Amino acid sequence: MNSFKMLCAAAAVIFALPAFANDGVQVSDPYARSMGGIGASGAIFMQIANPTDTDDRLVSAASDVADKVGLHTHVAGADGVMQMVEVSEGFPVPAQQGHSLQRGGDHIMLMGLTRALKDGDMITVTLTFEKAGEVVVEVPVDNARKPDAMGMGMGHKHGNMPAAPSN
Ligand SMILES: [Cu+2]
Repeated sequence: MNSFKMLCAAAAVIFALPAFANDGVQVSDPYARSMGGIGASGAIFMQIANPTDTDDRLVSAASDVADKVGLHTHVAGADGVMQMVEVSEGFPVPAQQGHSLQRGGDHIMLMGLTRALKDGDMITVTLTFEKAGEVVVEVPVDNARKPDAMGMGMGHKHGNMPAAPSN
């Protein structure tokens, strides 16, 4: 049994609920990873579903575990290496579809961690959607989680981010 399954067992009650939903969007399978201790960076991944007939958009995220929380994606730089960039317009969450935040793609970036994120810790993140408003999500830390099929391959510079951007 891998560590994610053990984590699931511990968090079974949470995962069993339709969980982090309001009248608009539904968030499932959230998890966070960090690349170091206090002052370092981390990232949050999840599946966002939009069962409504109205397009929505994730416009921001906030958490007290980091000095700054941003919406990031990966793009190929001139040298072909994937780099992270801030997505100021947010992530579209189309009607009757959704949006995946996953490794090597779109993600919520934690910059300047205010505490180390250890496996099994729960962190609270407040997502703000254009239509659905605020959705508070409890996110388990799972540093051992393997990437999903997509977003693998192609080296990228995630680990080379400046640990604590100045602002
Ligand atoms: Cu990032």
